Amino acid sequence: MRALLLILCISMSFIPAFASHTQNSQSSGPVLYDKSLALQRYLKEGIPNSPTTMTFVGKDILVLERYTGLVRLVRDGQLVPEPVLDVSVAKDGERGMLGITSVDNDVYVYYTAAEFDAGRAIENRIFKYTWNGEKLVDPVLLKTLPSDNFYHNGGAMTHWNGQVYAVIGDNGNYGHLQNNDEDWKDDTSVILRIDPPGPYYAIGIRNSFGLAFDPLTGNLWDTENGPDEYDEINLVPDKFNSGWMKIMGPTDNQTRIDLLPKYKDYAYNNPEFSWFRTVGPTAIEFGTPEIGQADKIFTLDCNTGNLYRFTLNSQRDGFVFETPQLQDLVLNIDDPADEIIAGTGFGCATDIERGPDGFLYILSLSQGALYRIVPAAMAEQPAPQGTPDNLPIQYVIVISAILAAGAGAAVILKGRLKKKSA
Ligand SMILES: [Ca+2]
Ligand SMILES: [Ca+2]
Ligand SMILES: [Ca+2]
Ligand SMILES: [Ca+2]
Repeated sequence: MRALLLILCISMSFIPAFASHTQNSQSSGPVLYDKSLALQRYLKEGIPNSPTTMTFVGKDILVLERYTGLVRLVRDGQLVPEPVLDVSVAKDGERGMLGITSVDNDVYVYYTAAEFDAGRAIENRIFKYTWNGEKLVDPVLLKTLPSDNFYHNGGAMTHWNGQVYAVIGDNGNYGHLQNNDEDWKDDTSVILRIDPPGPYYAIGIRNSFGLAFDPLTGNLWDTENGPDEYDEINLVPDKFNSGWMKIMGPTDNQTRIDLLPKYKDYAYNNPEFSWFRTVGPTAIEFGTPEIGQADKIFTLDCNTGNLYRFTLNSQRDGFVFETPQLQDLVLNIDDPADEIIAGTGFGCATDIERGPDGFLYILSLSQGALYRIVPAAMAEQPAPQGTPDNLPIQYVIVISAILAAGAGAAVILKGRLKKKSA
């Protein structure tokens, strides 16, 4: 029974997330559609070996190289040649250097450990390091997690009030934590507090590459990756059950909800938004007042290269949509998506992060590129001269180009969505 389940789940559920993404024909680079915003290529250099996630420590940025187990430093807009950490990681499937977050000078790194780079996976590990301004030192092993299978290893991390949280997918386990009546492995399909250690914050998560706390409410949100249907964005209250593997996407069938095995006192809720056709959503982040986006949530994906933008309701516990077809909280196959697509051409993009400047930074794994979203007014001014903050920024996109390309790209995008749905 277990073997059958396993085969069934692998065959129907594995999305080649950032494991084997296919690059779309977006060689001209990314674009934003909102005229009030501009996109900058923040780093002249590329970041090699499939950069997965990043975190700010002060004004510095630490970036993970998925395949090498290196943590790289971006300082003053430049990639420092010498790595700040080097560990041994597995690289098959969705394994590797998977997540990083920081609280002041404490830096947390989530990776699939191996005896040597590209060696056989041992397990997923979360270490806490101290950032001394030059290196990550004094490793403390906080948590080991399964890596029995190459898929659904999760890895996203975030923090609130100094407490650090991580997410792991089912990793090929189909027991109580996946809403089945069987005993299977612990620490799968969960969001859990890792520092200080805490109980499961959420269960029933198939896989996720995105976690973020709302800076205004302290609510946790996630993105989740569906099998062939229904990727999700969820508001994640404490003791949340996301429903996998009995429910993915929304349901109005109360009987299905009632039939979920009751795992402790975890409670099911429908997602705040779903993509019926899966896009492989990755990171999630809140907009900032500095770019006029304080009521927005942004997400990225791995399959289409889109940057998505959602408008929060006044309570910030759900979304509001102007497009009638989105008011059911699902992007169905023929629904117009213009309202929620803020940009495209980012390739397989796996992290988006608020900088200390209030601007949004976007990391593209497939392009090895780091971008920054700034107010359009700022992009029109020359960069300040002769100061340490004078970053070697290339304005890859200027406003006129956005205006010219926006309409064309939207048409192409629509065409592509239509074609995919055929
Ligand atoms: Ca991040
Ligand atoms: Ca290494
Ligand atoms: Ca769910
Ligand atoms: Ca719809």
